[in-house]
Amino acid sequence: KGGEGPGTAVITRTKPQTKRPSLYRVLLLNDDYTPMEFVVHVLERFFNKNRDQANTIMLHVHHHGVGECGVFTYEVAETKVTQVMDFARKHQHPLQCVMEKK
Ligand code: TYC
Repeated sequence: KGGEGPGTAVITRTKPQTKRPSLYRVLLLNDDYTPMEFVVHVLERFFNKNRDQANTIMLHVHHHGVGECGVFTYEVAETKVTQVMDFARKHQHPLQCVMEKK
């Protein structure tokens, strides 16, 4: 028994109290109808890519079916997905944007 009598002590170990937040990939999915230029614009506007980076990601999605736009915490990833889906719908393109846990 600890903490009683002479010469005893209770040592309490505590875990570090900080937890790194889970990270989520935001992905664009390929389709046959969304114009390439629109996808490039989405990557520039919502994912802060320059034109070269945006073109590379767009072509990767076009050829492989799916590609990563960025990695974010849950709330930021969710916001990006909503913004892209709303923007695509507004312009009547079938572009799909999803998130997945890393
Ligand atoms: N495949 C489309 C086309 O040929 C271009 C495209 C690229 C669409 C990436 C969606 O996420 C996408 N116009």
